[in-house]
Amino acid sequence: MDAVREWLRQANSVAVLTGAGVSAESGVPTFRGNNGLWKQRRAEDLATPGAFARNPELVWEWYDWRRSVLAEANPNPGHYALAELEKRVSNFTLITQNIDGLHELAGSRNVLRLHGSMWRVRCLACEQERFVRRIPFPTIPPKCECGGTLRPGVVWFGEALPQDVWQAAENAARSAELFLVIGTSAVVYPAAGLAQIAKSSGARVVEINIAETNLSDQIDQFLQGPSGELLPQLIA
Ligand code: BJW
Ligand code: ZN
Repeated sequence: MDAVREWLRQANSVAVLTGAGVSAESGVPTFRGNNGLWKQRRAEDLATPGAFARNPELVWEWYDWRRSVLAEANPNPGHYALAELEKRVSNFTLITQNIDGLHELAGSRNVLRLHGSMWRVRCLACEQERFVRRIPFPTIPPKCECGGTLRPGVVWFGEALPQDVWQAAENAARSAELFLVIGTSAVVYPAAGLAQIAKSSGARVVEINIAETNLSDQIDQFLQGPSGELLPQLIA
């Protein structure tokens, strides 16, 4: 912990990649692991364009339920610590795979959302994208004013990440002196590849997670524990 604190003090550019584990202490379920969302449901049945084409009702019921969980969730000390870190580091980028909006709620400004947002919807017919906070939707699947079917504004398996966001994330990983990987199982690509990009571009890479991942032995420092506890300690 002391070594990482020192690296943090010295670094002029810091990039952070977060995953579902960062929001676990806010009561938001993660995907993998014992209490994960994929324990009850297969990802292929819910988080792919094919699943949505086959059964939009099923997919939307799942997202509507997750939206209702998120509506009750608040940022935890880990989210707040990252927002505070942004104020202290001259060049700071927060890259998140999360779609819950909790980083923004905690006050983070420079957030790159790789996998979209739970609070956005996109029309399959007119392709208009917009912010919708309403829960539950009056009809499932919800409809656009144009009559088209709305889909969640997230990135499913097999879909490309938003190119401008990905480019910015890759640039941040390349130029970071210190790269933090927090609360992600690091199995979903291309997001998981950012740690390797940062490492091969010369960054020190630090992982914070309650359990080891397949990144843990390729990086400079692994800090084991909940991010809601370790992050506030790290910036103290
Ligand atoms: C704590 C904690 C606490 C718990 N404190 N820690 C074979 C090889 C390589 C790649 C592929 C392949 N086959 C297919 C692919 C591609 C695929 C992929 O990577 N698949 C792998 C799973 C094999 N990737 C894609 O399809 C991506 N697109 C793509 O590649 O496009 C190519 C393309 C180009 C051009 C045209 C077309 C296509 C898209 C990936 C989209 C992922 N989407 C999801 C759903 C988003 C919407 C939604 O939420 O519903 O994103 S899947 C899901 O996984 C979600 C997450 O963002 C993502 C990552 O999960 P995350 O955050 O790591 O969560 P968990 O649950 O896995 O881990 C939690 C961690 O927290 C654990 O480690 C815990 O220990 C830890 N933890 N409590 C600290 N308190
Ligand atoms: Zn429309």
